[in-house]
Amino acid sequence: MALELPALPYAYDALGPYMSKETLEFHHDKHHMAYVTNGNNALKDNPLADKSIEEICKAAFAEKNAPLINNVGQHYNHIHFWSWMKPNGGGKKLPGRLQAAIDSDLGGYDKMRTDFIQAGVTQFGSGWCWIARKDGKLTIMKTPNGENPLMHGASPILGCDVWEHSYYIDYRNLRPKYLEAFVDSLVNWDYVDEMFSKS
Ligand code: MN3
Repeated sequence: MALELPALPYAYDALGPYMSKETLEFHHDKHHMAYVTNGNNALKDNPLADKSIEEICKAAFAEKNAPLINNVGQHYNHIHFWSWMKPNGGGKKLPGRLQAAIDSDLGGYDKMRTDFIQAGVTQFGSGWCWIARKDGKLTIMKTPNGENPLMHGASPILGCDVWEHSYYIDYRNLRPKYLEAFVDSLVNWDYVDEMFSKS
């Protein structure tokens, strides 16, 4: 089954002023599209092409298949990234079961916020920071380039793209400001809760 670029789940200008229309046009239409195109090329004549995207991510990492790790990994990451944001998102109003897990596993909302942002700030170069579930417990992670928690034995429930293409138009070099805006004003906690339920 060929990889396909999903439509954004909101209008291009819906996330302003925290993430601009221009950023979303480039990030979704150009960057994500390129991962889809290159991922489909990399899957040509590969038996993994029939597997689920989660299985492709895990197998590609196990096989050290760089074109698949980078492009299918980034396709998976971006599919969820668009849904991990919404207009008027972010902040402390979390679904109860998710809040309880953050309290018990990550030391509460404020510590989770600090540690998640710190993971994104300290990911040297391109990559992602995450809340993931590993061995039944939530944990904060960071990964380089197109990698994701699936490749490291965990299930992502929230991720933030810290590649410069995700923030340079709106925040220039200020990655910490972008991460703060993501957590405080953009996160779709209902979608995080949905991923938590499936993890
Ligand atoms: Mn990106």
